[in-house]
Amino acid sequence: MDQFRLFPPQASTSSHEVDALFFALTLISLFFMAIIFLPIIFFSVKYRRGSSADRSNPSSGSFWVESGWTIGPIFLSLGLFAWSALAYFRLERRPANAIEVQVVGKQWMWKLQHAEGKREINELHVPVNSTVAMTMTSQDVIHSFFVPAFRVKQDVVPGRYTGIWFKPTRTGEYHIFCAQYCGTQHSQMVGRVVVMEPQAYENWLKSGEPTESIVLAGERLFHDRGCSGCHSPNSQFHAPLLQGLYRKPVPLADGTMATANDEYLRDSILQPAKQITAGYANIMPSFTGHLSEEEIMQLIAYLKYIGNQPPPSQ
Ligand code: HEC
Ligand SMILES: [Cu+2]
Repeated sequence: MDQFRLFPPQASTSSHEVDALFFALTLISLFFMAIIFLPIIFFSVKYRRGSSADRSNPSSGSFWVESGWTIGPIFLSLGLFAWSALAYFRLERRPANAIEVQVVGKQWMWKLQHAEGKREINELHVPVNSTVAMTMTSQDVIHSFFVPAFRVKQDVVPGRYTGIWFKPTRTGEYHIFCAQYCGTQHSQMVGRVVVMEPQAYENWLKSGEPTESIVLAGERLFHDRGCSGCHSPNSQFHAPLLQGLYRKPVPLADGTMATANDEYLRDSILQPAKQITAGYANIMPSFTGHLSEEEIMQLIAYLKYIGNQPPPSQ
């Protein structure tokens, strides 16, 4: 894994696509560099001062040459645009049924947690040929999660969630880097992805101490932190029930609509006054500073879990 090489190994489904695009761009640039600079060199030698080249009848433009070098590059660049846009959309669209991993970046380490509850630091174990989707945030400055062998890189930003996904195609160990300068020990914010055979991965998940799944941890927090005291059918407070909420439109008190996605759930917990649900009073306390990023992710995992269940009948 540590020998020097010009290009990282191609170890995910997107690596070939990204590399093909990269090499196409490089070849096209080389081509244009050649057809611009070779004539410049040729003509500066041919027409250097004192040379006996024929300077009579200088040509003053050609309709066909000028149209060609305008229209050709237009279609070439539109083609590149379409190609890279398609690749971008494919990389941005988070596939369903992926293995979920939660990531919190901090100065200077990666903290990861699997849906089953297993935690890792600077290491990520995943099975080969399965799609892995990461939800990431930072508890301090901006970091960037970069796995060159998978050709994925994504900023990890405090206060919001970003995501990437990949599908490893080869077992082995691959570098994780932080690709955003994040302080004095930025260069040591490195780790490795260990891509395993599915059976070995299952065994690895079961190894060590038994863990509480992210959803169960979220449910525990939901009770321990008093959320359930308001958000339950028999609460004395008038608060919305959260079953069936996830990804649904929410009417807000100011007349606008919001969608109950991860970002909305996060804001509801940390800045409840920002978006008040229509028909309710602004009585929910802010939990800013009372929950770690991991705990917020666990609460959201639980809210997603109950949010995907049928809504309560009123
Ligand atoms: C004091 C009672 C109270 C507590 C405690 C409370 N909430 Fe709320 N919550 C409310 C009320 C009232 C609203 C609706 C008004 C608003 O949007 O702020 C609400 C709104 C929400 C929403 C948006 C719901 C929607 O339908 O749009 C979410 C999500 C939420 N709370 C989650 C939580 C979580 C998670 C906790 C615990 C960490 C919690 N709440 C603690 C009273 C409470
Ligand atoms: Cu970093």
